[in-house]
Amino acid sequence: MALSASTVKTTPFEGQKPGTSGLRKKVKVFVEPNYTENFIQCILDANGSAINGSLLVVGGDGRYYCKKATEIIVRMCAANGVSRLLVGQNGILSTPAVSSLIRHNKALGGIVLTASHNPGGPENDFGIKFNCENGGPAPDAFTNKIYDLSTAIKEYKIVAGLQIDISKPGTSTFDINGKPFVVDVIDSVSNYVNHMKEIFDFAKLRDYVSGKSTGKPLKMRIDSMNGVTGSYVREIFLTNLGASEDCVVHTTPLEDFGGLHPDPNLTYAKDLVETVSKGDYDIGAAFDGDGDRNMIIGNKAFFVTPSDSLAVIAHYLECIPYFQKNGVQGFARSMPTASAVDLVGAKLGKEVFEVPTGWKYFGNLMDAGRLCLCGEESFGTGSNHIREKDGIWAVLAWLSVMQHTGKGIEEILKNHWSIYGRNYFTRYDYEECDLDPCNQMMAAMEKNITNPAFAGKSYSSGGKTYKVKVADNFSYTDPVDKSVSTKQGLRIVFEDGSRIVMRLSGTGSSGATVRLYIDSYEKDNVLGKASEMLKPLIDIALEISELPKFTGRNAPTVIT
Ligand code: G16
Repeated sequence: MALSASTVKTTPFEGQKPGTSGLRKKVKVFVEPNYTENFIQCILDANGSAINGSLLVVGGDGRYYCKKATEIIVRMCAANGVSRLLVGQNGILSTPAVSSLIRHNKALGGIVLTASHNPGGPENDFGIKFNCENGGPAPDAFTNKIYDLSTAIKEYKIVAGLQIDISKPGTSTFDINGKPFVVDVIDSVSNYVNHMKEIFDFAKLRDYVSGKSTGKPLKMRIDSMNGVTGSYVREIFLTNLGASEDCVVHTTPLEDFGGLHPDPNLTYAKDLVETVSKGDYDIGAAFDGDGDRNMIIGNKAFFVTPSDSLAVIAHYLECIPYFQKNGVQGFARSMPTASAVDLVGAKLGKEVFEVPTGWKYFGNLMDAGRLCLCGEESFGTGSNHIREKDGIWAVLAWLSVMQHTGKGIEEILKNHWSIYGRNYFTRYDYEECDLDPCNQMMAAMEKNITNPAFAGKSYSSGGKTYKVKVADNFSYTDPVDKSVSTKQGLRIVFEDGSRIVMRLSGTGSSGATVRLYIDSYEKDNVLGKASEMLKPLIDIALEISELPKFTGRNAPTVIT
């Protein structure tokens, strides 16, 4: 069908600045006339001439506005010289699946439609991000370019008459101003499932899950929270690993996640935690809306902190065929993540990197062959098989560790702590605070802790005393391209290695979310109750930051 592109006049919108992982706003902002179109045009333009004749992947977590945005993107790609698009059926692709597809197809990149763990529906959140040819979220230099373009945009290009049915797999070819433009609507699941089969020993896992190798089926409870992972979970855990239907819940991706807040933590995955706490399950797992985050709990809802999850997987990495084949390079974590993996790295003689919050900071190290496993306290775990964190991969890694050791999750953790000691860790979130007082709080705290007189000070609470070793606003120089990222979070490091970290979230869609992270290491006292062990340091953090005074909040909205 022959069609032609047209140019539409527009004017800039304020605030089209991508955050930790893309642009996230309320749906009502994205549906304003030209808002989505402007941002997409800036993404395409930020690629420069490489966009001509390119292949892009498009898909999202199925939340409200995904389908409409996908149609807009198809029409705009057609008008901007893209020659082929791989589009997930019904616009659905998990974030890890997009990353995998970009890499497998050597695409120029992908446009991912998700606000991740933020709630969905007409009154809630939407998001758009660009992933580059390595499959990872665009780095700061690229997102800054998108933002700069968004402040000066005057027009966008679109083939308004292009109609495409994304509900069925198939290939459509269009003639746009005399050039072919191909849209492949693809099955959302198969490429990703095949990728997982290359990484893990599915035959062994099937025998383990079904009970063939142990004499009793593994009792799993996997909660997709009505996010995008539902179809992937069914294909992997039910069809391929032979788990029974009652092992999976909330596996239908819904535009509003059925009212759930698809953030896999102890607060929002309450249903899973309550069910598993009754003692009938060996493992419980949940994912976020777009499938890159995971939470792992053991029998009786024994909670595995994401920092510990990373360290345990690092310790046993070589039980996974992918790492037997490709070797184990370095490990990495984001700065606020507890440093449990550092101890594993030191024991195994591996490089360990500490990067700012944001999965995009792991990409260069992976591309340079220096990093194979990384994670974040924000329930992200993943490896260099793609350039995004990967929730389902993390569960398959845990099943591999369980199968390999023949132990349950609690026993695996206790054994780990007996070898390495334990990093007690918690994160307090204060969501939807007013932005101005939060900025004032961060400025006041930065001034206080970077004053040379601060180092050496002692703070006491609950019978414990902590002496400040160093304090700063974290700054990171990428070891590969030497790019510098400043102001990545306030941190106070005490002489015993314990840390207080405070930063403002870069993924919210309105107001400010304050994140307070507490990391306290114990070599021998490893079986304490985390909330009690961390209480003194939490009180000290609240005292130093004066958080209640600035925010008016006496309690966090989420504790993990
Ligand atoms: C994104 C990033 C993560 C980051 C998380 C939280 O995850 O990819 O690297 O840790 O946000 O960021 P913040 O603390 O700034 O809210 P996701 O799952 O939201 O894409």
